[in-house]
Amino acid sequence: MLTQQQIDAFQRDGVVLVEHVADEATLRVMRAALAELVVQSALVTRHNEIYDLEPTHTSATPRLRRIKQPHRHHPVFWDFARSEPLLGMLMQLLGPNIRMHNSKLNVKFPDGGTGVEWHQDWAFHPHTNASLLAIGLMLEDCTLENGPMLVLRGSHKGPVHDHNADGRFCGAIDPESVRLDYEDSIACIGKAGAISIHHAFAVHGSANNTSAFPRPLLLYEFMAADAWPLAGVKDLEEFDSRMICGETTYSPRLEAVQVKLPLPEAENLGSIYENQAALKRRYFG
Ligand SMILES: O=C(O)CCC(=O)C(=O)O
Repeated sequence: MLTQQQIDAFQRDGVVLVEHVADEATLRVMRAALAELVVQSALVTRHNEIYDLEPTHTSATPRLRRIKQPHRHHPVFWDFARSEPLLGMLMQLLGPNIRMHNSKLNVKFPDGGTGVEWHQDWAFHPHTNASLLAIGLMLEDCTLENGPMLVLRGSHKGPVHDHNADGRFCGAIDPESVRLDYEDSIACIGKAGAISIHHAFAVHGSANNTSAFPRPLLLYEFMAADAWPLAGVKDLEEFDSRMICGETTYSPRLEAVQVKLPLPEAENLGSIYENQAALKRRYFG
């Protein structure tokens, strides 16, 4: 369970780090599942519903930016989302009824694995209330050298920023026109098995991995079951299949949350990496 101090830190900073959440046995199975998915990606030459590829990807040397929805590709990623102690912590922050929005495994290979420009998860999927957060499980040690996720301290209390460029969604905040204190970040670093928890409003991003060590980060987005996506629900059965505990509800809770609509289609679709590919100005380079 989270201590009161950790809950206070999450509410104050928009992010908190918790050590020793996944045990070594779980990490071993996850790393083996990832390694197997990387091997299989040698057969793929274009992004698809499982893989987001680095531009340097080849069948001889597979290089991935992301495994999309890993919980659909190996049971360990679904089981972890519903395991203790994670579930207990989620219930402390979101209440007893919780749905998974999505999962993703950002692989960030050594020697150039791609980072992500500053953004707020909320901008991608505004909901009827703000009970939304993301968990990042470190599959390997995250250090200042291998491109850890950075979260701007307290930014979850600020406005929802524009994530469009030239009238298209671009999945990023323009660091020149949106003046935030980009130096005041909390680095999500820790030993393998640690997690970060960040609020969906928190501005976050990360640099490329220029080190010799990989930085695989398994991300899950969760929300209270009564937070419904403003974009609507196309397939109710699929929506409810993502409940990880408690009961679903068909009475969404409405809060006075800030939203930016419409969400015009991005120039490049498929992942945040693709959305951000067209950016003219970058913070992380
Ligand atoms: O991989 C990272 O460091 C950041 C990931 C992230 O924010 C995302 O995938 O939405």
